[in-house]
Order: sequence, then structure tokens, then C-alpha cells
Amino acid sequence: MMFIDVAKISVKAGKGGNGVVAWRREKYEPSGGPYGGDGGKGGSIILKTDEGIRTLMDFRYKRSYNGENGEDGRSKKQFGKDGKDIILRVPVGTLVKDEETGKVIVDLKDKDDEYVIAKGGIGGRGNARFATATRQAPGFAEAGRKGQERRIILELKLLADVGLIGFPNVGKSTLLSIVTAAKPKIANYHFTTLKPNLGVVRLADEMSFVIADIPGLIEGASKGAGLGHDFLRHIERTRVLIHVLDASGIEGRDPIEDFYKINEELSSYNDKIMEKPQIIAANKTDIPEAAEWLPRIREEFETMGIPVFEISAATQSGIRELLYAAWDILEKTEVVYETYDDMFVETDEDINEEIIVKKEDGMFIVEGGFMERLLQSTYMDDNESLRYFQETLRKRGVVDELVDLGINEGDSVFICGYEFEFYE
Ligand SMILES: Nc1nc2c(ncn2[C@@H]2O[C@H](COP(=O)(O)OP(=O)(O)OP(=O)(O)O)[C@@H](O)[C@H]2O)c(=O)[nH]1
Ligand SMILES: [Mg+2]
Repeated sequence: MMFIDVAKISVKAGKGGNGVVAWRREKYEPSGGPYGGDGGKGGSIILKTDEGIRTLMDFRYKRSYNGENGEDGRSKKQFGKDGKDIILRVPVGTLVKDEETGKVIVDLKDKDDEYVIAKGGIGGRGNARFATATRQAPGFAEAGRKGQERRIILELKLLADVGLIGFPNVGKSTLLSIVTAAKPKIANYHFTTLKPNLGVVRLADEMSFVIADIPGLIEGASKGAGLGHDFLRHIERTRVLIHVLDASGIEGRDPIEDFYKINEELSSYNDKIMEKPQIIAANKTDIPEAAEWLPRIREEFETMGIPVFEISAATQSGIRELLYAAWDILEKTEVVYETYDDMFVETDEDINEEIIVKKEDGMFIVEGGFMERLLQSTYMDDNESLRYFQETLRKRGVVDELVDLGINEGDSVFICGYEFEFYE
């Protein structure tokens, strides 16, 4: 199975149903009052976390999601049916980013977190809603509004208390397999682990934590070497790092150098990772060559205040001490799973009530969220609908502002890009 932790998708909520124009028809009374009902709301697209889902794989196969449209209103003031919402299930730890800015719209980091990523358009009002004392027979209704549409990136950043980091083949997965019930693949070659594995360490009742085995890192990982960047992101959401070294140096590398190389990659990925406490697990101490390296490893790191634990994942020696040390640090560190991403500031179109009236290069311009919506729900070829449009402009003070700007009868005015002729 492939581990997919990034996906780009587009979501489009349903359009609201149109309001309708209808008239009450009594048997012996040919023209009754307005009777047209409202359109239903368009279906929204909702993201929801589900603990049963581990990857974003489904989003590789289906990349666009369209909400159902609301039904048009009906006669006898009946509402049209609302479009059905679509719920997209994602793993816990999914960040939702705006594709254009790359910023985080929402971080779904808890179980059953929900977020409406694209709101369905509201239904248009039927003509029955527009009846007033002076307008008893409104011959127009509102069109339904468009649903929100956006392109997003889903990015999974696993949440774990402890992250296991180190060069390939140092024994990270072996360690995970002996301290948790997880069954990661273990083999004597590099990059055996291709996806982060999670497991739960249980030291005693009320003493447990989640540990993540991160695929092997090598020099240049922050620039894409080896498995690269893809997995560095998962380290962001761990609180303590167990840095596993091959203390036997059996592969010909210097374990002390390994430590520095990995840290260089971490800091060039993001400096903030360096604030995470690290402890060293000097592994493979069952191999005789480890005896030479161990004193040098201790000397190098303990003087820097980095605790060193001698372990053997093969014989399981030293494991308890290592886990308790990790636990001690966890108890002293705050539980935060913030990532290093920038937040997106959502401007809610629905509450954009703006009306801008201005004169630019001699042109009269009217625009803003409110105007766009008003225009969208006006039928330009229906006189009554147009009259309602004009009344609204007047009530909202747009006409007065245009006059103040010096508009004359017959001048052009551009409303959201459409040209109208001005007359009072
Ligand atoms: N002698 C000895 N061998 C070990 C020890 N721990 C792991 N190994 C062996 O080292 C090899 C690599 O172990 P893995 O756990 O797959 O290493 P890894 O760090 O997860 O490697 P990648 O997934 O490739 O990054 C396997 O053959 C293990 O059996 C140990 O304490 N002593
Ligand atoms: Mg592994």
C-alpha cells in the first residue's frame, strides 16, 4: 500500500435553487396573489476527520467534488429541497491549505473535527416573499446563489509524542516493533521504511505515549535527497525526538557525524525543529565494535547535555531506561501540535456586505460583495426584477453617492463590470 500524505483537490458546493414566480389559482378566481416558493440551499462540502482513515489515498483517485444543487422552489409557496452535503473523510492530522497561497485554512487535528470547506449557495426567494402593500403582484423571484468553489491541498502531518529519527538501517523500526504492537517492515537495507509508522508505548496504566517511526533521513534530505522532505513534515508534530545511532558503526559511518548530519537537515528544513528535546539511543550495542564507539559518543553528547542511552533493539537491553527517559521529558513539555505553516485568513464572502461607489478615470464604478450578490439575483430582462434592483440601489444610498460624485442623467455607470445608463 502506498502512503499518500499530500493531495490536491477542487471542491465546489452546490448552487442554491431558484425562487419561482407562481400565482395562486382558485377555480373561479383567475388571478390570485403571488404563490412562488423559495429555492433550496445548495449542498456544502464538509471535511471530517476519521480515525479509521490513515492516508489521503482516496483523494489521488478522485480529485474534484461537486455538491448537489438545491432544487428550485415550487408553486403553493413550497420550498425546493436542499442539495445534499458531501462529507469527505480525512485522517486525523490533516492540514487543509489554500492552493494559491499555500497557507493553512484549517488544521483538523482532533477526532471528529469538522469543517465546511465550501458553503452551498443559498436558495433564491420566490415571488411570494416580495409582496408588499405597494407591490401586491411581484412578477419576479430571486435566482439561487452560487456555491463556494475552491482549490485546496490536503496535507497529512501525523501527530505523535515521540519521533524516531536517524539514518537508514540504524534500527528505528526494530525499536518501534519491540516497544509497541506495531509490525513495521524490518530488513537489512536502506529505506526499508517508506511511510511513517505509529505505535503506542504502554509503560503502565495512565503512562502511555504515541511514537512514530520516521523513514530514514540522509544528508540532503531537506533538499529532497533520499525520501526527502516528505517525511520531515511529520517530525513537526512530535514533542520529543529519539535520535537513533548505529553505535557499532558497522556500515562504515561515524555515528557521531551521523548525529550532526541529521540535525543539519532538520534545521535546514525548519529551525524550530531544533527546539524539540532530543535524546540519543545508541543502538546495536550487542555488536562488539560498539564498545569502541560508546565512550566517544557519551563524551561528545553528554557534555552537551544530551542524554545517551545504550540499547540493543536486538537483545532488548536498555530499552526501559530509554522509554522512561522519554516519558519524563514528555511530562515536562507542553502538549502542542502546532505546525510551522502560515495561517490563511479567511474572508467570508457571505458576510461581505461591502458596497463601493467611486469615480475612476472619469468612469462611475459600483462594486463590492453586496452588489455582486444583488446583481446575481436580478433578472435583467424582467421589469419588476429590475425595478427591485433600482429600489435597492436607492435605499442603500448608491444613487445619492453617484450624484455626489457628479453623475448626470444618461451617463454610464459600471456595476460589477456591467454597464448601465444612469437616470433618476
Ligand atoms: N545486531 C543488531 N542488529 C540490529 C539492531 N537493531 C536493528 N538491527 C538490524 O538492523 C537492520 C535494520 O533495522 P531496521 O529496524 O529496519 O532499521 P531502520 O532504521 O528502520 O531502517 P530504514 O527503515 O531503512 O530507515 C535489520 O537487519 C535489523 O535486524 C540491534 O540492536 N543489533
Ligand atoms: Mg525502518
